[in-house]
Amino acid sequence: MSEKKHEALGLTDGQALDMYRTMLLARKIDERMWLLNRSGKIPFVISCQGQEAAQVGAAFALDRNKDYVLPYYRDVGVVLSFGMTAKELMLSGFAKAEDPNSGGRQMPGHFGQKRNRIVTGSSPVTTQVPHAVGIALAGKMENNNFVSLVTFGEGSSNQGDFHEGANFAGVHNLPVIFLVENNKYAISVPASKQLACEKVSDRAQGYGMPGVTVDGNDPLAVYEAVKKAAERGRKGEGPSLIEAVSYRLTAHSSDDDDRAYRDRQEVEEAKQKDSIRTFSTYLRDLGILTDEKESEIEEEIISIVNEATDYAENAAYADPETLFDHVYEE
Ligand SMILES: Cc1ncc(C[n+]2csc(CCOP(=O)(O)OP(=O)(O)O)c2C)c(N)n1
Ligand SMILES: [Mg+2]
Repeated sequence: MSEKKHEALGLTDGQALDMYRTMLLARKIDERMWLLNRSGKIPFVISCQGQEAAQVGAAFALDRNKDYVLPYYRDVGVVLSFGMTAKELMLSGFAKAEDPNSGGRQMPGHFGQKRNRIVTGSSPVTTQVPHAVGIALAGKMENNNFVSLVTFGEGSSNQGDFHEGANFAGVHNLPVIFLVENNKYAISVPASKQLACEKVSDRAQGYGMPGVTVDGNDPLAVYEAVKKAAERGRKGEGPSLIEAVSYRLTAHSSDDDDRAYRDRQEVEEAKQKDSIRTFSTYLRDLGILTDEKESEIEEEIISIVNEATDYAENAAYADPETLFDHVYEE
């Protein structure tokens, strides 16, 4: 990262620090979820670890009071940036009634919160793509000037939903941003066995939109690309495809053992590029982050995560009487 890159992008020191804080909060919530899972308290975790920079960089580039996001299961950084709280995420992990995502019905990672324009998705991967395109179409028809950001993994860019959605958005010039979070694996399948083209962003050409590949470990690179894409969208210039390349630092989920298909050295090498570390170094080199500030942020985050965990653990489960709510018409 070049010196003062954030300033060149129009970000203040405070905003850059806020990005770092949000990335760290996402990481710490995720780490806590693994501990809770391994101690038998929550059933399932699917991690954001390694992808926080892409998620937070992208979300911060949007108008968080107006735009829509259609995140996928790893996007803790996106939903935190859009206003979901640590407590709400924990309520979802513990499957409690107050979980805003689904009232404790869905698996964790199925983010949805109407108040913050976070649109819920389904478990079949990539179904959120046509939804994002439809929302962009509605916004365009109503002259609302918002953009929709949809995220998905590189493996998911092989699904028909991606190709149909991208084509429709290209033909109709819709304000959608397709953000591919390329973490180099689709469960056990490495990227080299998923795509015959070199980059996921090469696919943009087939749908008449610009496609770029950026360093997904650099929140500022992702911010820059998404900002440009959002400006294009708002000016009526149509959709964009952005591929943010990073690495999945954990197993696919708490039910997966990645030792079966990738060697430890590869994971260790990826950890050297971990954005939590590299972005903190960037901020330290500029004197924006100091030892004092860092421990202040860490303490604050630990207490947020502790409070969220205690609250969610002690919260009530949904009343069985509500089992069929929103399932059948009443
Ligand atoms: C249509 C469909 N096929 C298969 C699955 C099972 N599945 C869940 S996540 C996943 C891997 C997706 O990989 P990628 O898109 O790269 O996202 P990542 O998990 O790496 O972030 C698969 C195959 C699913 N949920 N939906
Ligand atoms: Mg992947």
